[in-house]
Amino acid sequence: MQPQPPPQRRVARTVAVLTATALGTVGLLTAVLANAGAAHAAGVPALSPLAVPGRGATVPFIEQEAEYAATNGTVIGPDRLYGHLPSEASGRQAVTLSAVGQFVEFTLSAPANAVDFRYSLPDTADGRGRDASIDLLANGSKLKSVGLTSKYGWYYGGYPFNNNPGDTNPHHFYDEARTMFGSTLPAGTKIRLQVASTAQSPTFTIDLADFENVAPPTAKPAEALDVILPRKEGRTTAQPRRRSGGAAGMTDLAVRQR
Ligand SMILES: [Ca+2]
Repeated sequence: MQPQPPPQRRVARTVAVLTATALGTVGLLTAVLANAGAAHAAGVPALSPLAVPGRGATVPFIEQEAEYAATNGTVIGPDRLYGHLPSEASGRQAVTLSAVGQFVEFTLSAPANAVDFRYSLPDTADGRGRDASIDLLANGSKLKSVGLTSKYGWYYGGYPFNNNPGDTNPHHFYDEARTMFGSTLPAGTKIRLQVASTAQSPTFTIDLADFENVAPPTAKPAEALDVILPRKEGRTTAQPRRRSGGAAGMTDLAVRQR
């Protein structure tokens, strides 16, 4: 069996974690394998339904799985057991970084100025969660630290779920962080997520990263009126004001010319 390259698109992520059994017919399986290429890192080669022509949506970003990127961390999975961290990762695999200097490094396959990556931090014992940060480097130079949090990633108990670790059945696990590079980096650039400190979080698990060349903001239409502008950029400011005669606590915006 030829190993499979990482999925290049986030098209129908739920589909990306289907098992070979769920793929159905032998004919379809053969079609997927025929489109398979070579994996280049530690992840276990996995079938990618994205290789099926016509499946999924067209999206503006290119997705790379962490388990197929360069890393000195630990690949986890494949694992499909409920409550296990890799079981909810794309491809049922991810990479856990647990020491300063450990990293996952992606190679841009197209120019990009932004990244959105999927990650998980461990919860705290009381369920309140933790904040941490991870370094973002381009070709070995640090671009910035990216803030992460576990506060929205952990659910417990049975439906409708709660935030009490004592109710066991942890799941969900993952969140996403996005940032821009500050410039458009060419294909071939090495984009690295690297642990700078384990003081705030003992581990950082990276599932995947989406790279995109984001278009600049759309210019405002002719004769558009800015409701809020910093003072140094214009003379129009907005301030909240009590609405006379309205319900208590209601406000509206009063646009004042200075
Ligand atoms: Ca993954």
